[in-house]
Amino acid sequence: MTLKIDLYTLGLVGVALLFTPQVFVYLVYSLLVLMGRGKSRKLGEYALKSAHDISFILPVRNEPLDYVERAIKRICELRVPGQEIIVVSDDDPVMKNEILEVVSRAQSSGCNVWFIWRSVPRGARTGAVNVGLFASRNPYVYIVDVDTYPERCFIDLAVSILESSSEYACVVGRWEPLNYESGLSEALAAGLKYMTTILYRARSRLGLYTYPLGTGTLFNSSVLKNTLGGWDERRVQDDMEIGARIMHSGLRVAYIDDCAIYVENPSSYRAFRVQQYRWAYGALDTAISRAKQILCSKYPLIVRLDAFFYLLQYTPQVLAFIGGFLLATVTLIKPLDYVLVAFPLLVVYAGSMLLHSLVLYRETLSATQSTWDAVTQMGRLAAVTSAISLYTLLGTLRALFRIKTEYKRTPKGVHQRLYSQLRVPWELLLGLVFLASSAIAVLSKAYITAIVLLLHAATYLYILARYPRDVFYK
Ligand SMILES: Nc1nc2c(ncn2[C@@H]2O[C@H](COP(=O)(O)OP(=O)(O)O)[C@@H](O)[C@H]2O)c(=O)[nH]1
Ligand SMILES: [Mg+2]
Repeated sequence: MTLKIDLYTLGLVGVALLFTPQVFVYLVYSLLVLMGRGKSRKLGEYALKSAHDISFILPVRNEPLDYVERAIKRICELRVPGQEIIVVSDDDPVMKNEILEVVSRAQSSGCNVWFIWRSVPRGARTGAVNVGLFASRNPYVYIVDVDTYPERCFIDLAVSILESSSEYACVVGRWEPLNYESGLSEALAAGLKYMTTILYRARSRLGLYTYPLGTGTLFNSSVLKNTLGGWDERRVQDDMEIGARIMHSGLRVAYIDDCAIYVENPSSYRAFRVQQYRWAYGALDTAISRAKQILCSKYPLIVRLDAFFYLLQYTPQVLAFIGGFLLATVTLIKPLDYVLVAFPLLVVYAGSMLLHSLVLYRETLSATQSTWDAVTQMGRLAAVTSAISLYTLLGTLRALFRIKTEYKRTPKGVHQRLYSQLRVPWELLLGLVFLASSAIAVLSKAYITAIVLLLHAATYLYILARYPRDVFYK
């Protein structure tokens, strides 16, 4: 009897976890998009000057050589007076020599680029960025990823803002997708635009705190070196971490929506998985380790709370995954229409999802050719984001239990197409669990629960059908 009650309760807990956090996210996101509409701050409000004296730091490890070459070239072409580029590589000696050749070629074409090679990669990416920072000589510092570059207008405006007031530690630009070569990168591009609208444009218009971006931020060098003492080498998500300490120092971060920072999206499911695992770990790790700095800063209470909850942005997705999995497991043991029992919650969920879908659709449509494109991209985006929940859960758990995680790079270019080691095909296994529980639910006439579970199964089986190699290989 007790066991029965427990399972029943567990089934309902599963439903609650599956729907409630999602309802919250749908409503908050829709609200942010709707409230964040309207005109942004005009460029003319700042006395626009020409950028000058920027140190660009380019950390690299085991990246395709063409990416390194292209990144250097793009920065050289900005032709900022007084600029320097510092490449900090943690590569093996063979790769090091190849990069050195690329650097020499750029130098001989008149580009002011330097090369630092670390034989001991202490602090991984964050360590490399610190080495670049303390070797740099300019008053402004910009960290460039190998797969991103800023629009000229961004650095002009950012320098103008930093020169206009010493209360700014840095200026953040708007992330803009760079690549559309696969169906997945198209969908992730739509997702990136949408998330930028919510997390940056809307939040900054509402006067909330905007975190620096790992790449896409121009820093005041002396604030970085003297006030903050560089990046924290124990943290994987260096941008969120430094953002928390900037808050604590009482300095401000400016966000400009008018100019783009082009960033490459993962174009394979595997690369997306790797990236999101790290981001989920890093966000929660920062929330735990820097809660005090954020919550005890001098910003207004609402801004502090928002900045803290911002770092918990992966939690709803993780809870929904746990809820869905719990529902499937309980249904396999004791099939009942749990979702039907919580019918009012389902109605609220469906309503908020519809609202959010309409908002997302409007945003997506503005960036695509047709209704069909927009709907396809929304579907694909929903599938991949939901399928990687297992990884955001793992990242979250590691951060929660304070298990150290190393910085695993997002595979790019040719590295995205190298398949060697087999892995446990988790997506296949999850698809089968959801399919079996859905079938059991149908047999027990628990139709609503069956539909919910079938949708979960469809997500994982879609991933399997679309990206089979990414499912079977590491
Ligand atoms: N020097 C150095 N650079 C690194 C290391 N790990 C990552 N990077 C560089 O940091 C940048 C960002 O990494 P990436 O994997 O693209 O992260 P994402 O942009 O968050 O997906 C790239 O230019 C990488 O080559 C490292 O251990 N050492
Ligand atoms: Mg990158």
